[in-house]
Amino acid sequence: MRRRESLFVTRPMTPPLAELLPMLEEIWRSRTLTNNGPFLHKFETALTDFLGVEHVSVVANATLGLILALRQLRVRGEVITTPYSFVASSHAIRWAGAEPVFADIDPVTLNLDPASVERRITSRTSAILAVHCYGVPCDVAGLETVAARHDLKIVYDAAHAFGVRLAGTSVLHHGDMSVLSFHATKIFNTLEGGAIVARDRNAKIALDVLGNHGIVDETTIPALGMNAKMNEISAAFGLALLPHVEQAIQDRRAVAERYWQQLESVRGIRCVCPPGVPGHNYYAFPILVEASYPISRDALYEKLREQGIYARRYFHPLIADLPTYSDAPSAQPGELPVARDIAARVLCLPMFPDLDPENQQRVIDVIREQI
Ligand code: T4K
Repeated sequence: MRRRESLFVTRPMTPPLAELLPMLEEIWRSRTLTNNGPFLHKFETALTDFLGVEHVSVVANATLGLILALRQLRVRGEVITTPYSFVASSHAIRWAGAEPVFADIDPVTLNLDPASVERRITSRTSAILAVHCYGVPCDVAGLETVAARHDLKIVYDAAHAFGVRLAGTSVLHHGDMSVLSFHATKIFNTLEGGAIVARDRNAKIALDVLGNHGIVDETTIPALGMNAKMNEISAAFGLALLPHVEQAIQDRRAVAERYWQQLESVRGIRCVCPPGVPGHNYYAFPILVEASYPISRDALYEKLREQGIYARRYFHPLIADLPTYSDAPSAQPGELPVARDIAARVLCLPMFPDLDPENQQRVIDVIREQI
């Protein structure tokens, strides 16, 4: 019997090779490989147009982007953040020289709960780092009210939120800065990469300097910078892929609709991101396995694996439960009840634009067969 192909949680997009090759030939001719070359500039311009924002600094990955954003905003002391995210969001706070303090999440959006954030504020709090988890927008109004009341900066980790719109406009307009990821596993990728969206031109220039070792010119290096530059091949890859993203999001929507139609009525399975929400990007398809489902989340995860389907428990364990952070008072047992409950029940199903109906049905069948 032919072995069925493995299905992973995601499958990166690549641009048509014929559209990338002429750009690679140009790079080969010019030998400009990195350090703010022409493709990087073209890519930044194309991104500002596509995203509908003005000030974009492209970086080597989102983790460095988050560190740069926090440093540029002079965040220090404590930063309130979500424990329900990829570990990079808290690591970035530590690398920027501050301490993450965890607040709980909302049970529907799975994003930071502004009321819980407000309860964590102390005289040492300088900022909020919120994540638009799975591309679902945070309660931006709630968070911004809290931030304004306590004079805090807001950085949005928008790693999952490429192309997301809220009330008809880019979600990236919110906060002091937003940071996108262009990692291979994201909606849009440059192999590795990311971008910081800043509010004004001066902030963008300062971020560019900070991400190029702090170098202003050959003899002027006033700041403690780092190397966060994107190379020319990644920028060319991004330029070639960008025209295909809109279609990819449409294709993701079709995948989400197929999941929804067959899973929404399954007792004990809750789909976190219903299709048809305007402005959503369908970055992931998380489900919550409730107590009324016949088997546990982990048992379902194993059943899927037996069939070569590698769903992922994003985001379990909680960041707060990792050894690097578990000593924090905000991470202690009894704290973060919603985040802990969700992390114990979540499973992200395979979701990518070219997930064909036949393979997707394999996933759905395993889930339905347990009933
Ligand atoms: N903030 C948030 C909220 C994030 O989710 C992330 C990253 C960041 C910040 C930091 O962004 P970057 O600094 O990375 O730009 C993956 C990604 O590595 C990570 O970028 C992402 N979040 C996270 C949610 O997922 P892993 O360790 O789970 O990935 P991995 O290698 O297991 O890949 C998942 C599946 O994807 C594989 O089973 C197969 C498939 N895959 C993966 C890659 C890399 C491919 O088919 N091809 C590939 O090239 O972290």
